[in-house]
Amino acid sequence: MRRPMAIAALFMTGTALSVPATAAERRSPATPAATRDVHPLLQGWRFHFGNVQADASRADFDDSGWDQVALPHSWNRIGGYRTQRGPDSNNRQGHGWYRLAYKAPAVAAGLRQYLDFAAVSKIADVWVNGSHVGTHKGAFGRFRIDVTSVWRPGQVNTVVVRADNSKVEAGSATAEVIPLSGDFFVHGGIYRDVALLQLPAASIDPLDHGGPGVYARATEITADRALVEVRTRLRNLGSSAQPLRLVTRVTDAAGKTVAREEQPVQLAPGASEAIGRVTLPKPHLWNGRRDPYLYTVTAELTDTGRVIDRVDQPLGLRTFRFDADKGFFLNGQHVKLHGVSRHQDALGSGWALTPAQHAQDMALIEELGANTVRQAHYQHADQWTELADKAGMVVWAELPYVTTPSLTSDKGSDALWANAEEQLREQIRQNYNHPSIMMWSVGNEVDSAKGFGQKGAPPKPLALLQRLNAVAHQEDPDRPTTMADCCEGVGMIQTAGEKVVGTTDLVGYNRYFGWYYPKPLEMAAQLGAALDKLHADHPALPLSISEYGGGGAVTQHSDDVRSGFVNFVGRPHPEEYAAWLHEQTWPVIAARNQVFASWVWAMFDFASDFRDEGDSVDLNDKGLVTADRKVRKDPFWYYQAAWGETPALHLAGKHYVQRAYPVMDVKAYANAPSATLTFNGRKLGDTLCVNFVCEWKGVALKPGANKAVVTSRTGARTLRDTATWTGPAANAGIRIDAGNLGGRELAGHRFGSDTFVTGGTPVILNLVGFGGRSLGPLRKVETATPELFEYWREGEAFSYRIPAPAGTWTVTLHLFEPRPGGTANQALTVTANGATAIEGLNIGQAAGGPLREVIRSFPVKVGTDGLMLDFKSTGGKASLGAIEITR
Ligand code: GCB
Repeated sequence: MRRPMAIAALFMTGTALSVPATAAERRSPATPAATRDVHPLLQGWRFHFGNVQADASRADFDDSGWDQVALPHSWNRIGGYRTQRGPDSNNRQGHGWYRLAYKAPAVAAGLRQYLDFAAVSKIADVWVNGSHVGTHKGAFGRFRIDVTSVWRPGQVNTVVVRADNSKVEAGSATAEVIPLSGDFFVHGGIYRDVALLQLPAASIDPLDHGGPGVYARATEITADRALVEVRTRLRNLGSSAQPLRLVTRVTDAAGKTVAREEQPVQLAPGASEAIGRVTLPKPHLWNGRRDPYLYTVTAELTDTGRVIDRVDQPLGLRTFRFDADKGFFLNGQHVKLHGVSRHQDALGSGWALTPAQHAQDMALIEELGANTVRQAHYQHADQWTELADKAGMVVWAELPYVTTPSLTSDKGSDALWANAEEQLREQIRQNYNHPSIMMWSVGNEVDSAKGFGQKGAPPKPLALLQRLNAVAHQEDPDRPTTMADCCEGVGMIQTAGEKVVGTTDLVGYNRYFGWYYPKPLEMAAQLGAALDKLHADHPALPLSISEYGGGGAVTQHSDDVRSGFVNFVGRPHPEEYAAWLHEQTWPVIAARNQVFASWVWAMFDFASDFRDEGDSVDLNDKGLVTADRKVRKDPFWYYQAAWGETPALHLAGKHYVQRAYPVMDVKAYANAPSATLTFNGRKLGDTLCVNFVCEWKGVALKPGANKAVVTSRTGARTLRDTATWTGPAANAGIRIDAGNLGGRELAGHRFGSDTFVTGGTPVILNLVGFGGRSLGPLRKVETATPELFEYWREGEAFSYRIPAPAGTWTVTLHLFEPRPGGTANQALTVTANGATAIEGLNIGQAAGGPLREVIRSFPVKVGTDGLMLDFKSTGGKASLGAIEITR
């Protein structure tokens, strides 16, 4: 960063409901309740999706046939852990109508009435007692509407909201409201809280882009004192000036007043602003995960001694800076930021998360050992950021300028620019006081420019990015801006050719080595080289990795992550591969101080309605935890060992219970230097834990249950973890699905992932793109078992060393020739334990043409050394779909 930043920050209490205490909450006491007159409007709504015959905005409209719902609510339900969409899936986009008949409190004359919406997706139109009172465009920001002129205190009022999440396409209203693109599903509905707010005509301004109206900023922080400037926006809707007093007060976490200032304010009709300046002696700093200490700042408006309005906000005092070479510093101390991105949805709830669900998410992120969260790809609930403040997380907050500014090839319409700018102002004002937020991201992957499915020349993203960067600085001179880059140096994606990196103060790179990019096995070296090059190319720009990761399905498994084809948009997505990818990535990041932060993509699997991958449908499965929050995947445990400050030990592979093969590699994650394994009661000894990974290779399984116990010691503390794995029956034989990263069940038999092999390469028959789009002509193999040819292994020479038990077995090879012209001169030789089993086979000729299966079987005698199968092919590569070793 060019300049050190010192920011005081606080957060609003608003209408937050009570939630179970997370560890973070137990550390810092709850904020005092706001004294504003707030009436939650969560119950008693009627809902209807789709167009309605009569005018549903009218007060006398009959909604008795509509569904009864409570807020938060969304009509969408996306995703499931199955391979077909289920009947509970609902990805309808369009208009959702909500109606509420609300008996309003009787109030003294002169009170103003505001409706407060914490968020409605994506466009909200609001009517009160039949009158249209406002429109809000943007799925994530809070907005308030002054409804006084049509409100009837003491009577039944009809509130009608039409929420519109229509598909973004030319001509739809949503096409000029960001985001225009993204793989996450934009759920529709009133998915956060609604409340009625009653204020006197002269008050702290409730209409400041949905913000709290009170904004605090530390102008100096030393060990002796902190100077805090509190800007309070005021509004007088009366017709004459009001002589009032404004009290600015700071209380410590124990509730003791530590600073106070009082000033007269002459409130002229309209909006005005007053600045209170207070000095805190010996400030207690907000110090991240170690000590997220919060003060409360209060702005109080009084009229002849009587409090007429008051806003309470917690205040966190900290300094921070980003250094392009050395990384991130909080209160002068270096902190390596490592964490996760989080989307705001959960299976079964969509975006309509309850306070308890938000709290559960933060508790899981704390358990993981993260110290930073990226709010992907938009403004998250205020309660969520409060939880981050209390947990001491460093937050990357983000505007939903995702992928593209336009559906055509231009730089975006005036209306879209105005909307993006307004959403940014809302986000910054509404979140200004959160101490956890330390950077404003103004875009995600806008250099990929072409939105999903967009045709024609790529749009030009740079001009809007520059504009938003300027707006962010105007709104908040203290926090740096950032953005997540997709494409610099990646070379696979079509861009408009504009250089976007360097627009913002900081940068994040979304980098998918080991996943979307070719040569996944070389990922660690490639990632390291890419990071070093990016740093060398931008030596003054603090850089981070804003995304990295890969899909992980807890019901799909691999015995050797290095052997199968990585099918990133399809199936399988073995959990073991995702774990391996993270084990490879983190040490590369950890070794580089110039990477100030990294965020795993993502903390939770999330709704993405064109995906069909792993063991799920309509989900992005890169989460460390499943979308139902029920299962922590293996990489979760890896990070807990790597990042956690307390001793951690976990046996990996626990979800892979029914093992395909009679041997396995046992792996544990630990932050102790070594670990000990006892297997079926027998000590297998100590192993060193290298980069938090402790491994015992080739452990023999007996048929049936096998019990593993692993222990590690940190100081005087011994940790222990156990797992049970089922070994295959003695006569089950061995079946290998060559080329496949996972295994499969077929005709009652278990085919394991491609394992025990050296040489050759894994290949896929039909590579598809997102949404099942075929990337080439569909190929079909003539065979009774097409599943075995979905992937295959090919090469001129490759060998399998298979741990087949001693005895006489029949080996069956499933072969085919994939090349259309065949290979006229091919001669394949296969030897089994050195003896020739097949000689001079031309697969294509034997099959009578390409894409036809050839099966060859032969007997083998296996001793105690297992079975060695060697494939050698001249005049063309051998293509092997599967191996079966049976009695
Ligand atoms: C990205 C996007 C993110 C996607 C992710 C993925 O780069 O920023 O929104 O979900 O890749 O999983 O493909």
